[in-house]
Amino acid sequence: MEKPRQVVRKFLARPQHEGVGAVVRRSIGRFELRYFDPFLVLDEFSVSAPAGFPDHPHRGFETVTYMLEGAVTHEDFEGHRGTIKAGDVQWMTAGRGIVHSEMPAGPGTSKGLQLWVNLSSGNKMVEPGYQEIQSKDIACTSADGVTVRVIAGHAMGVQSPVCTRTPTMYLDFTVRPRGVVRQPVLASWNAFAYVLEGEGVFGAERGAPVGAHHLLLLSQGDGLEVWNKSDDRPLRFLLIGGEPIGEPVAQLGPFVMNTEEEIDMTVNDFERYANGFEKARHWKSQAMVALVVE
Ligand code: FJE
Ligand code: FE
Repeated sequence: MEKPRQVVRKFLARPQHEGVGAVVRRSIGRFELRYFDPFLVLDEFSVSAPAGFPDHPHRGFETVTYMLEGAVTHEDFEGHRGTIKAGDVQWMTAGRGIVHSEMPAGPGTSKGLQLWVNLSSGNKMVEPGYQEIQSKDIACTSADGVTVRVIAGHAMGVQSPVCTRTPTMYLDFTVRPRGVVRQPVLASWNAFAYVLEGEGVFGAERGAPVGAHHLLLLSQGDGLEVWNKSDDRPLRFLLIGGEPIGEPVAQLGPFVMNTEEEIDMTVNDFERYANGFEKARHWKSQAMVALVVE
């Protein structure tokens, strides 16, 4: 590594209400950090029934849901339905349009992360699609006290099967006490770290340790060094990077396009059930039907 990345800004993601009765810790996508090209939103969510994210649309980007605890059932207007559990990932391309619900499944609290990855203008109107990887199929490897789960991209000699339209790396590291990570990251990409458990020293060995729910924006460089200086606690963090798209962003809630005109067209398409939203006309999720009956 010639030029390790340094921490340029640190954000503590505090809980806020989203969806219906759900709580998210939003780091990217809040006022002080509107957009970190190509990333639109990073939410660490915590939700238990009857709260959730009932029927809502998306257009123009991808949502990546990575479960930490419990489970989430999703259903969409094409009839696609499934449940992702702790350790599973769903990489959903909303493309030209999806309407779906995302609701906690089973007792207890469901926790995880949802990342919104922008799509370039040429990909915003692609066919919607899903890639779902179960925990047991996620590429994982360990060496020298470091374990990495490779959600997207490659690390420590293993490669994720996920195809990302916007080139993205998404790594989940666990570092034993006194361990150190040295991970290359392409120099032209934007990258950040998000701490899940324990405390880590990021970028420069003399820095102050950073704990859970903090997002660290990284400077340009060709990799990242992270130290777990604790004697007894493991460190768990995500390292996420992506190739910047470099296009204008026009956003209205769950619709992300390049211009205000395209946003107006999208609202029109959604209201008129057109150009990808046809199936929204007669669809309601099972979760919504159940709520109305009760
Ligand atoms: C959304 C408000 C929302 N973070 N994390 C407005 F809450 C949502 C939304 C989510 C979401 C869903 C899950 Cl499973 C996890 C989330 C926001 O669904 F899309 C808009 N527009
Ligand atoms: Fe959604």
